[in-house]
Amino acid sequence: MPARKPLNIGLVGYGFMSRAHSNAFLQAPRFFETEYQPALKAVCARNAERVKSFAQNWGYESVETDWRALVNRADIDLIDIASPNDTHAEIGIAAAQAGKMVLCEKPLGRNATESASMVSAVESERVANMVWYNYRRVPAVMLLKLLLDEGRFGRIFHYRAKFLQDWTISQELPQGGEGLWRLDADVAGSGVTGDLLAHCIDTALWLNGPLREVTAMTETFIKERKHNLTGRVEPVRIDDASAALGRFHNSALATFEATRYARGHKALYTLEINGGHASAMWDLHDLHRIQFFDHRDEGRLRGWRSIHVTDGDHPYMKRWWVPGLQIGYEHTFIHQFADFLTALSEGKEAAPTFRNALATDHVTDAILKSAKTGRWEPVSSVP
Ligand code: SOE
Repeated sequence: MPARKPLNIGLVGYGFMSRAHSNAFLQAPRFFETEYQPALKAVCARNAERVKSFAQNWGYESVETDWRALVNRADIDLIDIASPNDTHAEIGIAAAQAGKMVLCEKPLGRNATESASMVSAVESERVANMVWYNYRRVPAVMLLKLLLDEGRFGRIFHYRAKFLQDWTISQELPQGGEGLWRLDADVAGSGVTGDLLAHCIDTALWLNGPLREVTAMTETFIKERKHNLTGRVEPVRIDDASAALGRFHNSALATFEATRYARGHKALYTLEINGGHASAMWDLHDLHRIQFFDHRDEGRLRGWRSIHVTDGDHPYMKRWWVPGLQIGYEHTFIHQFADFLTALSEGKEAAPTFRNALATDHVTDAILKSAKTGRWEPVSSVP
């Protein structure tokens, strides 16, 4: 094997997403052919003890407790931002200005204004960039994309997606601080609209093109929670549930729903597309399958097919075990990082770029606006 070029990574954050990303940095070059060898140079977080233990566990060579020091290190090529949403813009812009490639956890910014400033930074500095909307890289979802691009569905009439969870139902759950910053509007930007619906929208825009307009409702079921940082009971300013209707530019109708109040559902991301010739459904709890119906099949045999997306001719699968054996959630990050490395070698962009993620933020902003105005709101387009 020819010597690989080193790609020195500096990671910001040590939570759940930092583990998913670090695993991808380690595994992508083991399972995919790549010109680059990622080197886990440094991880940065404020708590010195905990960041040291994270570094030891994942094999990072060094630690920093100030992200500015990390971003300015000459031995780092790429900054990966896996810290809470309110840190994305400042770190991302500084990293781009320091000439680093920038990867960022979703959503890109807390709103489209923040995201737009991040897009300007990476584009004016001409640095490679990508946002971790990982569900595009589920092999079954990628297969759906390939089938759509082949025109097998005909004209698309409907796109519907849901992301349902139930982990915030208890009134006793506090807001804010580590692990619970998703409930703090100042840190997260929004509630389920930016956290969960954003996944549905990223996939929808990628599969079915841009949205023209949306109308939406949101609800905050639990109005006050103790704040972990102040110790006081404070108003909850995030949306607990969000539901939207939309129209795509291709005239298809969209329905989207996200909630953390669907008792029994832990991470039920489902999507369905109905076209003139064919329909397909996908479900994160059964992530290696798509259900596919083709009206052009011979009448006597026409019906829903359940395709087990584990064969060598399915997207990404020939890199893994043998046909029929399944992979899971963590592989979506490995695939996304492997695609990033391939794009880097080929001098191409790896999607979703910051610009692609800005398009998602314009949709979530329009949804949050519509929930306030009670009107249909146009979605700003992103060239
Ligand atoms: C929230 O619970 C969360 O972890 C999201 O932040 C992720 O983006 C989603 O993939 C799973 O749920």
